[in-house]
Amino acid sequence: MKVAIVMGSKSDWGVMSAAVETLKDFGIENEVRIISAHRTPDLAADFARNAAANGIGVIIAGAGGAAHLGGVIAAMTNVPVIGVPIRTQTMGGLDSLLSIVQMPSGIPVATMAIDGAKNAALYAVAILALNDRELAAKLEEFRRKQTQKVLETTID
Ligand code: RP5
Repeated sequence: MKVAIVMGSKSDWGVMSAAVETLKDFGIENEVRIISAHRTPDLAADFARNAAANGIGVIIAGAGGAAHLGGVIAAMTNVPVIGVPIRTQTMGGLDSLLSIVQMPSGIPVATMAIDGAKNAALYAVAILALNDRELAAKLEEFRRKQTQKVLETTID
């Protein structure tokens, strides 16, 4: 299964590219789309409704401001959606964060930290790893190396 990375604007790419890099590190097929819930609502609906049929196992949605992209997509698919709130100039991304994390009951969007694209990818990996032993082993190895790196860090 592949992971879709969608973002409301090309201006989100500087943040969201970290998710793509991480997915590539794990050898996960991905597709990147610019889809806006308010500027391209028909495209958002079409994408969400066909996501499962198109082999998408997890959707990562990055958006800033009134960041309803993840919620709108989640409303139209049962594929799990992970939201990445993009930092904004006006409110530092708090607006984005609250727009994503405060989903009303019934339609969840797993919410990462502001600009947390890398963690979104790692969360997607963890979801896919539930049914993929090879991927689970890669995630285990990633964590082992991460731990090792910290243990070997010295302050000179
Ligand atoms: C949102 O509006 C996008 O996700 C982006 O974070 C924000 C600003 O978009 P641009 O005005 O830079 O296109 O839809």
